[in-house]
Amino acid sequence: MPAPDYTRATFLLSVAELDQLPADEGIEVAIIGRSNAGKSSVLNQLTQNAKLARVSKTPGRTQHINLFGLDDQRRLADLPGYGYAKVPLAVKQRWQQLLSNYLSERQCLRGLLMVMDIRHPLKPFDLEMLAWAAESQLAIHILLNKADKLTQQFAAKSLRDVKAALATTPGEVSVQTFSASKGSGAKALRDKLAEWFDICTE
Ligand SMILES: Nc1nc2c(ncn2[C@@H]2O[C@H](COP(=O)(O)OP(=O)(O)OP(=O)(O)O)[C@@H](O)[C@H]2O)c(=O)[nH]1
Ligand SMILES: [Mg+2]
Repeated sequence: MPAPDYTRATFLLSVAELDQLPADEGIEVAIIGRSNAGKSSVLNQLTQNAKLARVSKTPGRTQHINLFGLDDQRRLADLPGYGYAKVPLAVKQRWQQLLSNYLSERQCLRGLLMVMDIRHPLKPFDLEMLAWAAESQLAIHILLNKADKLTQQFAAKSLRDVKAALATTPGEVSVQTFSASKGSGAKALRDKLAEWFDICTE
């Protein structure tokens, strides 16, 4: 299958219940991570479309699963952020339930792009998610985002530290630095997605 033209990604729908999702077929890659880590910004960087996913300075903005179509077989899912405490408990519980149901039930889910703020990686929720993904045999690719906030030297150190911390983690885990603002790391991200979207590069 040829690589999708990410710039042609279109918003499909926003769901608050799993049964509103499109048919569970083709390949889906979900973007996951703590609130405010930059999930929506990563999606916009990948698609070169600043207006595609809503970016917000207010954490906890994405409370639904927002689906974006690349072609009729491949989709990206922008998931609600986890770990943000300042929303009413009932709202938080509802969206964490949605998240966990999606992750455990969605058969077409091929991998998780886990976005972390490079200055605050591997928080407790991230570690829980990593452990869960390993148990579920789901691949994870970590983006240490907002690398533009650090000097190259500190960004490289953070990458080394995270790799070292993950050395004994079971499962398929890879990690890279990224900047949704500057676009650094975009090639490595595309290469990983090509693998997941089953793209023949010959
Ligand atoms: N400097 C810098 N800022 C970034 C980067 N990526 C995202 N941001 C900023 O971080 C804030 C949060 O970005 P979002 O993309 O909305 O984060 P999110 O993870 O989707 O947040 P929720 O939907 O609330 O879970 C915004 O102010 C972005 O402009 C980056 O690579 N560099
Ligand atoms: Mg978002």
